[in-house]
Amino acid sequence: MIPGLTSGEVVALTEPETAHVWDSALRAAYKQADPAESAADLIADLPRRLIAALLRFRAVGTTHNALLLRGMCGDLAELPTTPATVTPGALPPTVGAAELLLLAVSLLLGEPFTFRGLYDGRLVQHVIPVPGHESAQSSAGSASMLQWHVEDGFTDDRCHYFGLLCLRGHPGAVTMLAPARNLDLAADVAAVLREPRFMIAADIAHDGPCHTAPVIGPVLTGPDTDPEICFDAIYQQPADPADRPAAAALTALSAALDRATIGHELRPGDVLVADNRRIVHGRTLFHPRYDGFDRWLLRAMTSASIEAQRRRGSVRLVG
Ligand SMILES: O=C(O)CCC(=O)C(=O)O
Ligand SMILES: [Fe+2]
Repeated sequence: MIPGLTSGEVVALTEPETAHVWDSALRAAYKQADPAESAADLIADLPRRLIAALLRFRAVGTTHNALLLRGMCGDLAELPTTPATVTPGALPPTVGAAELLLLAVSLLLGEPFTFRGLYDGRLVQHVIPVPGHESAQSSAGSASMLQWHVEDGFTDDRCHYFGLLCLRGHPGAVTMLAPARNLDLAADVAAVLREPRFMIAADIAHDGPCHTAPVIGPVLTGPDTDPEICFDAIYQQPADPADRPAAAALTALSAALDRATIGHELRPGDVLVADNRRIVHGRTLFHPRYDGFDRWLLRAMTSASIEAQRRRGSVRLVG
C-alpha cells in the first residue's frame, strides 16, 4: 500500500461549498466567454479557505509539495462518455465548468499556459487512455507504468505547477508523487546530480520541432532542504554517453524516488496540484475498457512567473 498525502495537504469542500462553486462554474460555462477571463471571475466564488490554502502552497509549499482539493465538481451525471482522442470536438458545459474551475485554481498559483505544439495548444488538456497508444510513455498510455518524470523537463519553459482534475477515476490507477526533499541519496550521488551533466529530449506528446534546444543541466538544484528537481526516467541521459558516474547517479535516483513514493487514486471532483519544480510524478498501469467510461482527467500547467510569460510575447501560448 503506497502512503498518501498528509491531512494538512487536503482541502475538502463541504456539500454546500461544492454546490455553490459548481453552480457558478456551470453558469460561467454556459456563457462561453474567454476561458481565462471566466476563470478569473470564478475565483470570487471559491471558498476563502481554499484560496488561502492555494496562496500558502504557492508561498511555502506543503510537506510533499502537492495539494489535493476535493469536492470541486457537483453532479457529473450529465458527463458525456470519455473521449477516445486527446483533441475531442465540442464538449458540453459540464466539462466546460470543470475546465473553468481548474483554470481558476491555476490562476491562484500563477498564469496558466501551454505549448503551441502540445495537443493543438489547448490550454486545458485531456488525460485519457487512447486506443492504440497503450504502450506510450505519455498521458495517453495505460499498459505500463507512466515512468517518473517532471512535465516538460526538456525546456526551462516547463511549468512551475500542474493541476489534474478528475472527471472519471479508475480503481487502481494511482498518481504517484516523489518529493525531491524526501530523497535519501548518498552524498557522492547527490553531488553528481548537482552537476550539469544531463540532457532531456522532448517527449512524444510534443508535435513538431522544439522551440528550444534540449537543456543540458543538473538534475538537482537549490537548497538541500528543499531542492528543485528536473528528472525523466525515459527521456533523460548523461549529456556525454560515456559518463558512467552520471548514468549510475540516474539509476540511484530512480531507486530513491521509488522509496519516497506517495500516491493518490484520483476520484471525480478531485483536483491535485503539484509543484513541478520540486516533485517527480508518474502513474501506475491500468486496463482501460474503451467503453466510454474510462478514466478522464483534465490537466492545466501554470507558470509562476508572469514576467517570463510576457517576455515570451504570449502569456498563454509558448513555443
Ligand atoms: O494520469 C496521471 O495520473 C498522471 C498523468 C501525467 O503525468 C501526465 O499527463 O503527464
Ligand atoms: Fe505528467
